[in-house]
Amino acid sequence: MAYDNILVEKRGKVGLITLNRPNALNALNSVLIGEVNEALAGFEADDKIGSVVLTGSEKAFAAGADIKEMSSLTYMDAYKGDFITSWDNVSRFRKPIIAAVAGYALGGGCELAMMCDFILAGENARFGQPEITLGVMPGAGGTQRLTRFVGKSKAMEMCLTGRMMDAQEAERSGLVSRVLPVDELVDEALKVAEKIADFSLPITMMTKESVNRAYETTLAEGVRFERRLFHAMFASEDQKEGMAAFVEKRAPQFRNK
Ligand code: CO8
Repeated sequence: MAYDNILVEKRGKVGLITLNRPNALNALNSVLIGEVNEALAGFEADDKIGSVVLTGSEKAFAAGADIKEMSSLTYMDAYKGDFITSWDNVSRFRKPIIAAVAGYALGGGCELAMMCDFILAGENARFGQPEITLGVMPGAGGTQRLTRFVGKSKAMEMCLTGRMMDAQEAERSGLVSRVLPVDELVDEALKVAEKIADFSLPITMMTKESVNRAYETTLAEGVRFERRLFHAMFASEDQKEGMAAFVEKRAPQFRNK
C-alpha cells in the first residue's frame, strides 16, 4: 500500500510508521491522519506484528494540526463532521505503540505522541500546546493527557502560555520515559519495540489495557480490573511456557496463545 504522507514498514515483528510531510513539518491534515489510521488497522489485523513505532523526522515529529486546512472550518463543519474524533484512533490501538519524538511535537503533534503508550524523546525534542496563540485550545486530549502526565501546574502553564518544554524538562516531568541522542532515537525505539514484540502478544495487550485503566478509574476498581486480567493469564499457553522456561533455565518460546 502506497501512502502520500507517511512511510510504512515492517521490521520483523515491529511496524514502523514515519510521518512524512517534510515541507509542512509533518503538520497533521485529514489525509495524513486517514493514512495513519489505515496503517494502524493493517498492523492491528496482522498477527505477525507485535508492536509499533510512530515517528517523524529529526526536525519535527509533528508541528500540530494543519493550520491552513483548519483555518476556514466553521462550527457546523466541526460539529457535523465530528472534527478530531477519528484523529484519536491511536489511543484505541490495542497493541503496544511507542512514539519516537525528535524536534517539534506541538499541538496535535504533542497530543498524538501522548496517545501512544510511551514516548522516547530525542535530545532536540520540543513539546508544547501552542493552540492558545491561535485563538483555540488543545482539541485532541491535550488538556487532559498532558495534565495526567505532568500535573496541573505545568500543564496549565503550557496550555495557557503556549510555552514549549525541552526534552530534559519533559523527562523530569514524566512526559517522556527516556531521552536519547537524535541519531540513535529510531533504532533504540525499534529495539525496545522488538523486545516487547518478543513477549506474548495477548499478555502485552492485556498489560497495556491494565496500565491504561489506571487513568480511567478509581484505585480499587483498577486493582480489581488488574486482578481479573491477571487470573485470565493463567488460561494462556504463554503463561505455562514462560514459567516452565524459567524453571527449566531456558529461553521461553511464546506462541501468543
Ligand atoms: N500547520 C500547517 N503548516 C505548518 C504548521 C502547521 N501546524 N507548522 C509548520 N507549518 C509549515 C509552515 O507554514 C511552513 O510552510 P511554508 O514553507 O509553506 O511557509 C513550513 O511548515 C515550515 O515552517 P516554518 O517556516 O514556520 O518553520 P520554523 O522552523 O521557522 O518554525 C515552528 C517552526 C516553530 C514549529 C513553526 O512552524 C510553528 O509555530 N508552527 C505552528 C505550531 C502550532 O501552532 N501548532 C499547533 C497547531 S493547532 C493544533 O494542533 C490543534 C490540535 C487539534 C487536534 C489534532 C489531533 C491530532
